[in-house]
Amino acid sequence: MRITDIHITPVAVPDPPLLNAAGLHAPYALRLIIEIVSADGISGWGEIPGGESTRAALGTAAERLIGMDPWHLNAISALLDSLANPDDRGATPWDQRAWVHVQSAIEVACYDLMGKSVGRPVVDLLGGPARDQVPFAAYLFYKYKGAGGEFGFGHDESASGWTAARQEAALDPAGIVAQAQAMVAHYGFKSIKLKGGAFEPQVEVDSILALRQAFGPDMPLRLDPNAIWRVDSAIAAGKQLEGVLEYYEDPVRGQANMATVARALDIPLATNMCTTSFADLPGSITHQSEAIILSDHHFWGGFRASLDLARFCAVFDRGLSMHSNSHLGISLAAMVQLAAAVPNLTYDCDTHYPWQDGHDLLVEPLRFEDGAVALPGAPGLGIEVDRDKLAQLGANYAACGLTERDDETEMQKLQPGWSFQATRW
Ligand code: GKR
Ligand code: MG
Repeated sequence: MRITDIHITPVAVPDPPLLNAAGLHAPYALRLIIEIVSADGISGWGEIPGGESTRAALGTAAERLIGMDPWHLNAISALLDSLANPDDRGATPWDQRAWVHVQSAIEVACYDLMGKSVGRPVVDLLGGPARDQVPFAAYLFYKYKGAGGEFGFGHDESASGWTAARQEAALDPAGIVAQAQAMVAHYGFKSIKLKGGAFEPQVEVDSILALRQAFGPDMPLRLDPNAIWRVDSAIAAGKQLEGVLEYYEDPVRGQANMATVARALDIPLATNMCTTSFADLPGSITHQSEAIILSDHHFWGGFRASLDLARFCAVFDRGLSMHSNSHLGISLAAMVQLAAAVPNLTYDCDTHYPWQDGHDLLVEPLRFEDGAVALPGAPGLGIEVDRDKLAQLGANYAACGLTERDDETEMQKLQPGWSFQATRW
């Protein structure tokens, strides 16, 4: 089997104005879609976070892959490693390294191709299913009203309550509770994560306590301030949340600070910010910085690397959850195939998918039932891409004028002079 063509399409998907430690989501989330075509006409698909710098790296890689065998993933990884420029995760909540994303996009598309060529789902190429339903958590955000720029995107507030936690009501935890109730009613989620880091810690602690009150003791709750709290603030907030949180995600920055907070509290700490690559694993052991790692095939370099991470977690007694950023259905399908194959996935996965409110590029979008996505039985990733929808999302990208995710600039449009601080409270 040989790769004969590679198509890269940058897309922009309408996204609501969600608040986080780095500022505000722009009206469009940027993604890159890769299609790898084999000589016998089979297409494999991958999706990663967008932006021109990653697009350039993906383009450089794609030129070199023509003629290679998509089954030869070791040769492909070695080639990509030889092209990679050193890059840094950065201080933002999301990972800014282009080359791990490139590895991931290409590996996922190759797996889709391989699965389709032998008529088996990707999960079977990863060792077969450890589960056939993949559970996800409701992902709450403080947010401004409305959503989505000039192309007419809008949530039905009365039906979904998605807009309930807009910023002007943020000091009232009832907005967050209403958002959670709407998402749980709609999707059946059985755990809840609140994206923090947007307001003073006590505001966010009060929202968690209100969620506990509203949902009772059996609903697992998580809080993620994306590392912008000081150690003392994180401990003071955490003391109020002992016995309340399922896990406390990245309250502070860096493995040493995380370890200090972990020692002070009786709550497991989780991360997608301080232990994010294989190079970080020795530090994780030395510091004991977290009890749970949020895997992410986009950030760890694909499926095989994520399975290696899972093995590390099993050996070193770490729990394993799964991180997300705003995404479309190709990423969701990849997350589902991977999560289904990981025996020691110990927590419900994150997903931003409800915030895209039905905007997708699949012929048949995957569905959440009782908070879970059923593992599709079809070959490869188990999805079919709708080329008209892909073209529409590509046209959005051309028209929207955004070229990189930049939550700080978006926030400054509403709060002039606002600036990102790596540690704020
Ligand atoms: O979508 O604003 C967001 C999140 O803050 C995201 O960028 C993070 O990467 O969800 C993420 C997290 O768990 O840190
Ligand atoms: Mg996080």
